[in-house]
Amino acid sequence: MNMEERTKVYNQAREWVLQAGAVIRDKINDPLTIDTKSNPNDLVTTMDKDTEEFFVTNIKSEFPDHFILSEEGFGDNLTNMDGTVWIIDPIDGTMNFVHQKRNFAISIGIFHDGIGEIGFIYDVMSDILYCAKKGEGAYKNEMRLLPLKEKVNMEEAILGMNHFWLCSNRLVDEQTMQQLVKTVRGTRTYGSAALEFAYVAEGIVDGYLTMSLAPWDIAAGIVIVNEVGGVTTNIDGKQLDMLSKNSVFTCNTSIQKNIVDFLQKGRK
Ligand code: 2AM
Ligand code: CA
Ligand code: CA
Ligand code: CA
Repeated sequence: MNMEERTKVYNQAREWVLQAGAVIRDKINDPLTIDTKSNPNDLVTTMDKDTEEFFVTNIKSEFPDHFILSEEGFGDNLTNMDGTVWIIDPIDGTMNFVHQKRNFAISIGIFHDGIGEIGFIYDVMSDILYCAKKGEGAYKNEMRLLPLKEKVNMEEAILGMNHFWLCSNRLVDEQTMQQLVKTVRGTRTYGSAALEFAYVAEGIVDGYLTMSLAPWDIAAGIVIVNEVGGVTTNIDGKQLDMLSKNSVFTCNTSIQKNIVDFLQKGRK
C-alpha cells in the first residue's frame, strides 16, 4: 500500500475496532449463546460471530477489492496472500470472554502482498489499544512502545506459554519442556494469543511460545512485535506460513536462538 492508502485503511480499521469493542463492553453481561467447535473446550459465541460479521460487512462495502481471512467463516477462502488481506480474530480468548469477562482482544492484522503493514490488538475491557504501522513504531494507546531490551538472558526471561506444553505433546518431549520451564525465570499463561504478543511488544514478557495457532491469532501481533525489534517464527526458527496453522515463537531477538536450540533437543 502507498502511504496515503495505508493511512486511510489504518484510520478506518482503528475506528471500527473501537466501535466493535464498545458494543462488546455494552453487552458484556447479556446472556450468551455458546457453541463448541473442534472439542468441548473450543468455544464460540454469538458475540464472536456478530463482531466478525460487523467487520466483514464494513470492509466489503468500504474496500471491495480487499480480501479477508477470519476465524468464524464470514471471510474469503484464500489460496494466496496477494493484494490487501485483513486477517481478523473478532474475539481472541473466547474462553476468557465467556468465563472471566475480561482478558480477551479483537485482533486485526492487515497484510499487503504477504507483508504485514498494520496491526491492532484491542484489550476490550481495559480499553487498551495496541497498534502499529510498518516502519512507524508501535503504540499502546497514545504511548509509543520502546524498542525491546538489547540483551536478555534466557535465565532472566519470562515466557508466555500454555500448560499443555508440559503434557505429552506431538512437537517437543515433555522433559525438554519441563527443563525449559525450570531454566527461565518464570512463565505466564494469559489465554489470549493476541494479548501475549502485545505483552511481548510491551517488553513485560520476553517471549511467547505456542504449539499451533491460526493466522488470525498472530497476524496483528507479528506487525506490532516487529515494530519494537522483536521476531516471530515457528518453534524451529523458520518463517511462518500465513495461510495455514503454525507453531509459533515470538520474542525478544536476543533469546531467540538459545530457546530454539533448547527446543531442538526435544523436538519430535
Ligand atoms: P480463540 O479464543 O480465538 O479461539 C488460548 O490459549 C489461545 O489459543 C487463544 O488465543 C485462542 O484463540 C487460541 N486457540 C487457537 N486454537 C484454539 C482451539 N482449538 N481451542 C481453543 N483455543 C484456541
Ligand atoms: Ca476460537
Ligand atoms: Ca484466536
Ligand atoms: Ca477467536
